[in-house]
Amino acid sequence: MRKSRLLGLIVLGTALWTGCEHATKSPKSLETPSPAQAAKPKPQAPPAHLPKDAVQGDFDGDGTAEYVWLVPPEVTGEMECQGGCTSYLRFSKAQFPAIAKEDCIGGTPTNLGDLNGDGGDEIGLLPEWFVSCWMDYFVFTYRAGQWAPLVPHFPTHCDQWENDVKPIEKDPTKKGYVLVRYSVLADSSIVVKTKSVAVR
Ligand SMILES: [Ca+2]
Ligand SMILES: [Ca+2]
Repeated sequence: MRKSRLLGLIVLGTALWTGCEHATKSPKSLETPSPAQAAKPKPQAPPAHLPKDAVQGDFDGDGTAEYVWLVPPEVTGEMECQGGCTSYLRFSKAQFPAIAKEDCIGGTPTNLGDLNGDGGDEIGLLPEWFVSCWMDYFVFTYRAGQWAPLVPHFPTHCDQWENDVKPIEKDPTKKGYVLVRYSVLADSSIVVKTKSVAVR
């Protein structure tokens, strides 16, 4: 009888102790969200009337998120599309003009975050094509009602994508610059190079 009571106390004590520890831990983790969480709300799934792969971002920096998605051409044969092999980036915000991308049969836009510090997120696009592992990477920024290249488009190879090399990010050492990672063929091998580029 005594033994089982003692056991019960031990169980109760353990439960209280772990319960307390849990209680002291959880408010702390709530108080200190990561800087990314604090700055931006979590991306929401696109509304039902938009494509499922639509990507959320605040591309004009007005504090309200919108969506971007790619509309590919209808591929009719080897290197052929109905009406030309041009894809369009389209937006949920009516004021945004579509971005036409020639020689592109697919691809998913990426929200790259705000790379030039103007408050709006930049959009990256790796176009898909019928052949070749070499594709230029494009980065668009919204300015005065137009889409403009943030940096000149740069060559990438599928090796760099398979190795998860980040194509572009803010240069932590130089304000107003980004680090661009591009691929080149050097002595019959493909190498990734990095350069710091001024943003517009
Ligand atoms: Ca916006
Ligand atoms: Ca920006």
